[in-house]
Amino acid sequence: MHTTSDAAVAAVPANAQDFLPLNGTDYVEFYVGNAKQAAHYYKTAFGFQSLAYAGPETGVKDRVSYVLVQNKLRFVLTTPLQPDNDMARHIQEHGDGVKVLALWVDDARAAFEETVKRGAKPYMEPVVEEDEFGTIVRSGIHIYGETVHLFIERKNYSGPFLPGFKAWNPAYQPAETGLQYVDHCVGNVGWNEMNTWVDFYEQVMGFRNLLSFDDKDISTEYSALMSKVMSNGNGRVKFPINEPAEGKKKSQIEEYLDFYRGPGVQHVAIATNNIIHTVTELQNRGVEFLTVPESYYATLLDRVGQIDEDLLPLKQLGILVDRDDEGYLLQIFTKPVQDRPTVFFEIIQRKGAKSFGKGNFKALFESIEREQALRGNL
Ligand code: TYF
Ligand code: FE
Repeated sequence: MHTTSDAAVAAVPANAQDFLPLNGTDYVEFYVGNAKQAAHYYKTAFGFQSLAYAGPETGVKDRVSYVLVQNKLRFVLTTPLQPDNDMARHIQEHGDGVKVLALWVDDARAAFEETVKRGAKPYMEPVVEEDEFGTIVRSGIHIYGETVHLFIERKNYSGPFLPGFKAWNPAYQPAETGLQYVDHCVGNVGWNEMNTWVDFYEQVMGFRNLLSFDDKDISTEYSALMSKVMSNGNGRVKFPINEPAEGKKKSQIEEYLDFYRGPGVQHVAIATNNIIHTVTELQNRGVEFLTVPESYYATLLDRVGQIDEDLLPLKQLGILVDRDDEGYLLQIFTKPVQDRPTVFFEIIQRKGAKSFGKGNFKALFESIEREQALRGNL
């Protein structure tokens, strides 16, 4: 079924109860080969602060997890301590990557029941965990590839993160870079699988299709992909789903699928209130970004009209701008943050626009293709 956003909206009566109310993203958990060094990277380069720690010292024997925070953003970096477990196998298969997109709910039991009833594959039956700070309920379901959603209920909890974690307050706390919260998380899925996952988010999670991009929206010489943006009822959680499309050469999505060895999270988009400040800080700390040709800026204001920012810093930093009928947005994309060309980050500042930078696709994808060609994967 080809779902248009109109059809999806029409399918949900205006007074229908949201069966999966979400307060937002709770955290993003990465399985990595060396969590100690990854935590240092995200603190030093991205300006995260240390929040919590779990490991042998806190009674967790099979792994170490570092929890980092920056404003409303929480990242968890987890590494296994033995080779013969699912985390180690996950890392061997996929490299460093996103395992968990955790969603903040008021009722983790209901979230599990409602989604499993509608066809979700269970990952974690609801579990209640307690410590001196109160009670947490967690549950989880499988999504694309080996990625999972955990539902986190923390309304009766006041601890630093979750039971099993202790507060982590090292002296080293680099200054933040202005990253605020998760704007959206994009999944790459296999050939002809996009609509399966669109249907999953509609039927199992109660999301709706906000926007769709087909291969005609993306007219580089080579690249082809299709994308549909899924949003929950209150718009706080957005999951675009990409699939590769047939083009002259290998789609960037195919390159991801080859190296991640299957579907997974392609990018996490992080909001800032001042993209010029944030990207200046990130570049000074060594974060590498995709670049666009100078010519992108020669005609930028003709394309997007008047904007608050000066053109010069946008051009110096390589920040892209796009407009929709509600406003504009500024965005930039990092290079992949591990050696496999898989996960990367987007930094985004929205000034009214609720869209996803369709006007930047050509310049952005040509930039990705230049990198793909350098890797010999185009
Ligand atoms: O999340 C999005 O849909 C936009 C556009 O490789 C996009 O950020 C799509 C594919 C991609 C990079 C950005
Ligand atoms: Fe994005």
